[in-house]
Amino acid sequence: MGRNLAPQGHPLKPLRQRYELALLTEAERLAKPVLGICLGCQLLNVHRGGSLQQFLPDVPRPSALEHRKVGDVVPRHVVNLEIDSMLGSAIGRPVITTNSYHKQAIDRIGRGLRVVARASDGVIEAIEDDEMPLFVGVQWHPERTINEPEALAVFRLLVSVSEACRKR
Ligand SMILES: [Mn+2]
Repeated sequence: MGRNLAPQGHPLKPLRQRYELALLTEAERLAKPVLGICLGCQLLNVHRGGSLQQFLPDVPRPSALEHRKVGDVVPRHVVNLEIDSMLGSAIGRPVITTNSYHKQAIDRIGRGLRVVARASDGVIEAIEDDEMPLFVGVQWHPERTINEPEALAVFRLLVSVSEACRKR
């Protein structure tokens, strides 16, 4: 996002950023379920006042993984889930393998949010707010591997919470 941008970063278009942050405010006001994917996950965190690591390759950490698509190669890495979270219980496994397409990541966590998944190098891979019906961000792209049960589970969670919200 726009603030403290690293030279390797690409700012969001200001209109898109304003629109999406306004959508999140409205989703919170109406207690609508929210699923943020990749940039969407980062946006949930910024919306709650959190910050981003602007360029992961420059962030020193033990056993650093490649999280960026490099050329045509999409890396896959292990993600450790908090099994007592909404996301973790929906996926039903404490350890999964995901794709990874990001060069930024969540740094300081935003208000009301909890880290519910990390890669093996400590990078935050999912967040949620358990005070909301659903307010989950995943740093990977489950929609690109929808044939995998643990990817489909993310959307099943969104659909089941959406249906429960509609009946209220
Ligand atoms: Mn990753």
